[in-house]
Amino acid sequence: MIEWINKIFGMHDVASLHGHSGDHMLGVLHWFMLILFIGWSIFLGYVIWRFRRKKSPHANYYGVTSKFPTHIEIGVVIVDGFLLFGFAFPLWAMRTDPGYRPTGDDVVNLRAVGEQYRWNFHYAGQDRAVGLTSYELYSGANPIGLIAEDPNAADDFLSINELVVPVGRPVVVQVTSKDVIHGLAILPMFSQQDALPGAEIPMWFVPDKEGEWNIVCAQLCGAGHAQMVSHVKAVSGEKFDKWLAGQTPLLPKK
Ligand SMILES: [Cu+2]
Repeated sequence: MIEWINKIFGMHDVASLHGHSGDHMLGVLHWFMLILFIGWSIFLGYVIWRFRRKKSPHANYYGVTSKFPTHIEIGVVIVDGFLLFGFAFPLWAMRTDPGYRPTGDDVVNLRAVGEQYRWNFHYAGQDRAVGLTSYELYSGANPIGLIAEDPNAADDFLSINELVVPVGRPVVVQVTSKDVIHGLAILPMFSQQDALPGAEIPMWFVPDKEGEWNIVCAQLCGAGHAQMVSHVKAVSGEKFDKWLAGQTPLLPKK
């Protein structure tokens, strides 16, 4: 049902594990809003009819004397508190708490470095350890400032505007920027994070569907903002390993 509604309204695909629960939650919230809208509309109609001029020509200065509205208000506060502390906070913690971040052998580690106007995807390479970088080393040949002396940097490679990820394996992206604030919005993966210069902020997801989608910049970052389009390509684990093995390290071998 939700997928059908998404299609009608032109909503994006969902292609990550946690994306389905996010989509489900949005679905429930919208049905809930529809119920509230109908309820309030009926109430409005009733009030207009009940207090029509013919029926009550004089204003009543005492207002409501029943305790019922107070009880309803307390009920609403309890339900809201339950939604907030029972669902929203735990869900948020699962997405952002470092304790929940995947660390196993199958994790794909990379950095996403925003710049005017493109995304540099800095992959850790075969050793799965991302090499150190420094802004002092930014250059045309080394746009992410990789430090050659760091042993972890030897096999790191760069994929410009193309994020390739394997289906079924966790992908941890450290999001940052070289110049202004950008926003890495990978909508099918239900993941979005602002890229701030000087800060590395992690986000993670597990792709669960093969396909190719656009990545957009979610912050108005300058005159070329609209051209800052990248792609995410979710492929099978096998294809991903082949792709990874075929990449050339950014720094020449010493
Ligand atoms: Cu941008």
